Amino acid sequence: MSYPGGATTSWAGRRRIELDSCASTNDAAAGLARDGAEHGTVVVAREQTAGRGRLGRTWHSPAGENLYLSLVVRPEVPAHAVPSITLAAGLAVIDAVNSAGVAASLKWPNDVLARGRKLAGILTEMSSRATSSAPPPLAGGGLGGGRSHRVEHVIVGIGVNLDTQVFPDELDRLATSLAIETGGPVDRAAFEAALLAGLSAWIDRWAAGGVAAIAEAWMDRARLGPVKVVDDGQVVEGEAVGLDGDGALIVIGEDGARRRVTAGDVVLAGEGR
Ligand code: BT5
Repeated sequence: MSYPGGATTSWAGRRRIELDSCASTNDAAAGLARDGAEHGTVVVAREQTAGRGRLGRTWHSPAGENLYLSLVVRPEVPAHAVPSITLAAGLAVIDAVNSAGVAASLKWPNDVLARGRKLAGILTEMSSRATSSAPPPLAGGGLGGGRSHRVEHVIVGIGVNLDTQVFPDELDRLATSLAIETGGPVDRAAFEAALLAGLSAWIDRWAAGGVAAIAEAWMDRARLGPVKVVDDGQVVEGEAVGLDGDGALIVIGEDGARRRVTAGDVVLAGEGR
């Protein structure tokens, strides 16, 4: 596998903690990060009893079947730039999935799909702290922009369905696994090694050059085109055409207006939900 950025030292997974069971590897990794765990620490669990998606959703995490992995990252970027790390992680998942012989595509912001079904999901969480040089809230353009916050750590949580053959009813038509896609056994160690190498390379590229450095690769592998964006009860229909400089999805609405989507769920044309 080669990356446009050239050879990169693989740092993701230089410390690896394997748990039999935990509530969520993101929580376990965040706990370690708060205690000082170094950049590149990885937590992998055989089972999660409270695996999480975004917005409090559940991530189906049966024991022994799939990959539940969280990576501690300490990037030298401002807090407001962190969410787009999810796009870099998606590229790493795609590469690992491809190296297992399965074609897949990305759906903004955090889904990896095979034959239109969800094969993997990414949950990025951050801890940041206001810096002493932070401007007073009124001068800073309000709270929540995060521009004056220093990143303490970022947890990139990745769930990949490896061996699941039968999903619960509610996921039956939405989800798939590598085993279902290949019809054969999955080499778990090789998959994890490929994923960690990809995370090292793509996150380095993102940290050095921002979204601009990964946007073309991301768009090459993404499902764009007709979409419905659902955010907080609001629905926008249009054509997803690419990424903005900060990683927002650009959607041209039916009225011709260009919109930046920074949150919410994207439903692709023909997707079964
Ligand atoms: C995600 O959320 O896709 C992020 C999933 C991240 C999971 C990893 S596992 C390691 C780490 N530790 C954690 O606790 N989490 C991370 P979201 O976009 O909100 O999608 C959630 C939705 O995906 C659910 O509401 C279901 O519809 C669907 N889903 C749940 N479990 C699934 C599975 N195993 N495979 C495919 N789809 C699933």
